Amino acid sequence: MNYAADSQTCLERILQSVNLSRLPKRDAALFSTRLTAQFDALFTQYTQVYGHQYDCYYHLQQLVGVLAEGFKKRSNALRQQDQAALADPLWYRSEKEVGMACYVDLMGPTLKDLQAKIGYFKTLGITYLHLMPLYEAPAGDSDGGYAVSNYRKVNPTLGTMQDLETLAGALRQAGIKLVLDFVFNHTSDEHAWAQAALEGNPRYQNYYYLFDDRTIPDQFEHTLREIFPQVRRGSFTYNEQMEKWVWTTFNSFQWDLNYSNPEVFNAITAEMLFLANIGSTALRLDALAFIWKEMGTDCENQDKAHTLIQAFNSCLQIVAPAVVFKSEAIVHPDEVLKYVRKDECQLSYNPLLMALLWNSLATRKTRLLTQSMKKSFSIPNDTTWVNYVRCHDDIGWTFDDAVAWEVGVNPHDHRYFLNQFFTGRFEGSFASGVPFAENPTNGDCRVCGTLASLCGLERALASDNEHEIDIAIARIKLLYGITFSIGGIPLLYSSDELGLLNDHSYREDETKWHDDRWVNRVAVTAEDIQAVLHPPTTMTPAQRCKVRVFNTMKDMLAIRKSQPVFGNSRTQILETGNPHTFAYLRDDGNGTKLLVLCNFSEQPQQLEGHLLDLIGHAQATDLLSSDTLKGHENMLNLAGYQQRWWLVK
Ligand code: OTU
Repeated sequence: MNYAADSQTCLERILQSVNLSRLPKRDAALFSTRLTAQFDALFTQYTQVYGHQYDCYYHLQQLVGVLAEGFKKRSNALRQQDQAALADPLWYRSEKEVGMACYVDLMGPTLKDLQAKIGYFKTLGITYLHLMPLYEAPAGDSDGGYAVSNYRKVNPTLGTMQDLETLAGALRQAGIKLVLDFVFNHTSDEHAWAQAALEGNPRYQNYYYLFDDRTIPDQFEHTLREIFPQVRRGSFTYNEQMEKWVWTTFNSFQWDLNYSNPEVFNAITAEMLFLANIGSTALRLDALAFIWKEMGTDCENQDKAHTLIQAFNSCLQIVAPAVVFKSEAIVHPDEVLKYVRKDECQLSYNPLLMALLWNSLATRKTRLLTQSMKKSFSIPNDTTWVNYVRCHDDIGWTFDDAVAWEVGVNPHDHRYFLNQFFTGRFEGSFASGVPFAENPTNGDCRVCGTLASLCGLERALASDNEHEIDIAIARIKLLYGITFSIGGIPLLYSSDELGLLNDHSYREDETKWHDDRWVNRVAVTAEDIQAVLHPPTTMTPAQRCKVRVFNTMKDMLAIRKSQPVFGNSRTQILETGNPHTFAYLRDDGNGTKLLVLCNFSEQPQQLEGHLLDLIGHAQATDLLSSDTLKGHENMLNLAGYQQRWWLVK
């Protein structure tokens, strides 16, 4: 089939009936230029998913109307941002970019208060601020805001849409990009669409996956993974009012949207464009792996999920080309990679690196990390990783079993060990994590806990052991230092920059106690911020740690931002010959090279001097310590948990 010719004919017909005259003349011209440029792609994607439905072209026409509406509402300031982004399309590969994710209530507590924290973000060097879901959501348990009742309304406890737009503007002034969540796999059961479905409206019932009895749910469940087995078994919830089973991959109050219905795609596109038009530079695609269901599969990472995300991306290119997508696929490493494409998700979390940094910290060994990164670190050079150590969720051990076997690790037993280690059940463990989502059927489990508690700071402070405190901070520095230097946008999880410990108060809260991820959702108080920006002369050991962690992060980030080699340059993962060390080379192709060496054990380690071949035996400076290398050493030394950033210019 000749798609290009078909698509242009189709577009001509659509434009005969979609009224662009409501757009000012210049806008109409720009809109149709972009639409024409993108339409072949959009047409192909849309018809691949919906082409077999008799009314596909009707819905495609409706979609063009949605795009025109979104375009009309895009402010001049944001249109300028679009132009700037088109002129600098790879901004996200710059060494200047540093991200932070935070909850408005835990850092604000309101949007207005958050605006007063911009100075703090700037001191750290933040340029990319992801605000956790801040939309209207059910009172009580709303899965931390991931059950959205209205995408166009800010949760009243945090402020108003006006506050958010004002904040977005203030952040833009300060050179900080706003990142918002696009929670598009599901809505809350209080969303207007769900409410209409509950009232029996068949049109809105078709927005979700509803079943009259267990026949089809049972068939699906043969192959589905349970995501939150601690709160509810299976993936469906019975609704008394409708007398139907609802597909609920996550909590019972989060209803999966039915993307086999093109009307849902169009409706969600309108919501997406609304979020883009608030002024967010990136949208985090929550739970994107789950959006397409296919009987007989695990209903994750299906081909059509990719096609749909590409179609959303085509829509953005037409209306808001400054906006990029960030993939949140916490799945098998091979599947993670499939989302990372310029025309799909330009940014992606790097869950494999995250999980394996923790793995190496527990084992003091780096073979699994090195082999996995050699296999999976490389992505197209017009995309980028978002590298993180902790986030608001649990840690799942999503490494590739085949790679584990290759390095002699039994993946099943090893995951068991990691859970034991990080929950502190393993003898000799330094970590104080909490188990999460233990599956009574197969014993699977994941781990929660803050960076500092998992790195041993909680235990070290409790025993008031100076040496252990130093070691815990060295671990924190090691893990974050890798995310600052390996290539990609580092994403700090707010409270990590202060080394805050687990907060167990959620156990007393009836809306939170069943979800242990709250242990690592910790408030950053005004006092915390004051204490690190203006440290008092006398401090408790705990206060001293906050200042040390904060200054360490701040200084390392300043170094990152001062050297372009940390940005848009190649990464080569190296074999060091020493099982406790991890190394990589960054190369900008213009003579600047960075050799990063990391020691994952508390014991000093030596590395063969031949690694210096890679930097041409030139004189090198360690950006972290100012030590120098002559370039002809036979051996390279690393102290316990030391990391070197050897730079050669
Ligand atoms: C995401 O996580 C969010 O990060 C969670 O906070 C939400 O609860 C969830 O979606 C539902 O909105 O299963 O354990 O790769 O790992 O999308 C967390 C898929 C999750 C999942 C991920 C999901």
